[in-house]
Amino acid sequence: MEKHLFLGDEAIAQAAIDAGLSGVYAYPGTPSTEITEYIQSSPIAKERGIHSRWCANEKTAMEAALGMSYAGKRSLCCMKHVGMNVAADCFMNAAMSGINGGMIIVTADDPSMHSSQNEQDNRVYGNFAMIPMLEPSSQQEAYDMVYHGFELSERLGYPILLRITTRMAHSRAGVVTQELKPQNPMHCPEDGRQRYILLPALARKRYQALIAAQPVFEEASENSPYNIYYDAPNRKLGIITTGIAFNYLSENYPDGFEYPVLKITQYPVPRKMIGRLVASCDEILVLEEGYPVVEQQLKGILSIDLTVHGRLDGTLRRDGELTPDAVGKALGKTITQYYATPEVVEQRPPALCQGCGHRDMYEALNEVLKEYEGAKVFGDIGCYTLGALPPFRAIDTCIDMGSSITMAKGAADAGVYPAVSVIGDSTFTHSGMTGLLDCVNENTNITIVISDNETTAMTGGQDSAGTGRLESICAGIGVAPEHIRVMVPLKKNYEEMKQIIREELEYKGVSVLIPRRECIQTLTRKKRASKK
Ligand SMILES: Cc1ncc(C[n+]2csc(CCOP(=O)(O)OP(=O)(O)O)c2C)c(N)n1
Repeated sequence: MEKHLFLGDEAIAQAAIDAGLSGVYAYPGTPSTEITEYIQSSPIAKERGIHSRWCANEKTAMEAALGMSYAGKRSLCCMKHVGMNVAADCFMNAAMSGINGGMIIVTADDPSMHSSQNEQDNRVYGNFAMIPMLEPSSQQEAYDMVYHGFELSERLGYPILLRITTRMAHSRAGVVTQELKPQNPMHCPEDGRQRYILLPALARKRYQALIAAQPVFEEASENSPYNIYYDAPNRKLGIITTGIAFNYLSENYPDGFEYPVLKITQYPVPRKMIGRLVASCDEILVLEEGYPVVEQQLKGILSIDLTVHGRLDGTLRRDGELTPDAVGKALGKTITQYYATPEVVEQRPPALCQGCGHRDMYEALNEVLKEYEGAKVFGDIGCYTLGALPPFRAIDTCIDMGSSITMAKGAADAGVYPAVSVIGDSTFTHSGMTGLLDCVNENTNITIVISDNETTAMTGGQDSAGTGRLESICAGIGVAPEHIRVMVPLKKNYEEMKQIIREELEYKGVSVLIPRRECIQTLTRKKRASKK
């Protein structure tokens, strides 16, 4: 046993290694990225041959993790919350097949949208798939849940969804680690074909098995060491906390709780424990980070004889992160601004780095598009999304990864001209490639800019799956080679760039422009490292 100061993400990573992990499969996304990065840089992981290369997207990651589990080994799959939308097809069906080697899926949700387009609460996905979920209230619990979670997954026969939120992922606490376990030997399931071939006749049986497993999951929650009832004398109120909310409540009661508290960090919700709290308290306050998932379950449709306070009645804000202050206010405490962030620097909007190739791409594109009335630029997700802000104001949309190409296609189908898509190299291989095939199949009149900085810059510079292969991928999908145009986005090349952009806007079909220059951040880092 050793004590470390770990980020929540690092606690998860170390716990997985210690628990005998054989592979982590992930696509970067804040606030989940550090889990995989930790495993990538762990000497023990290297020594043990633990797979840790980045995947092309969250769906390929989850499928590979399921494949490793099929082969009997323990696998971890990590993503940010919106990644779950990409992986959802595999996720829902992994709940049907079940697992062989223990499998933990980490979703790092981002309430308050610090770096995301929405604040979806993926506990809804866990309930949707009807599988057990864990939601740690502290970094130590995150470690323990993952360390023992693979066993739980193997005992129950299903993947476990571990849900964390930004503050859990990115804040540090002391964590006591356990001994290193051996990896599972490879062993494929004997009843594999009955479970993993989801043809209707077999899938119906699997669904019945999943339904039959629900009381078992509930029993596991009732007996979970993580779900704890804390009694207290004042029964006017009973408090239910989920995940990190327990931490915030504890900060408001440094000397012990005033009201009975039920800490829920394993799901499905422990009904009997909730029944006990409801029976002994006049009113209930539900504190949870994200959607009012438990609150809604408690209220049901009829809300019979039960007063429940939380996000639905305005006791807490319906949106945004939970904070210790928000919890204090909900309890009627006077807040002394103790948790206010000091105003050290003036707030300023994010901007593309000086020297970034995306800047030069937008300069040239904007210049040319001035010549076309009615041009629309469909943006995507990455550093280049900052092209939405001044001075560029260059994009009209940004919805989800990969959508720039397909939205531009739909708009082109509707008559928009020029319909331009701007997408990054990593986003292109994540989910832009399939949309490009749709365009090729219909010879859509579209101009696609793959702004290639040869990395996944937005999330810190992870390897990008298509580096060195973008032209051949586009040609392989069917784009005419003469309409795949590579350029170097630099001021000195503006005239040439503008000329190429003009030519391809005029071409009535699919063109791909690839402005390519390495990300200034990764380049600087490499130069610094080579000097050492
Ligand atoms: C489904 C999904 N997964 C992950 C992310 C996190 N994320 C945002 S942009 C991005 C990749 C950006 O890389 P790239 O397209 O190469 O553009 P760059 O930032 O390098 O300019 C990632 C991984 C996300 N927003 N959505």
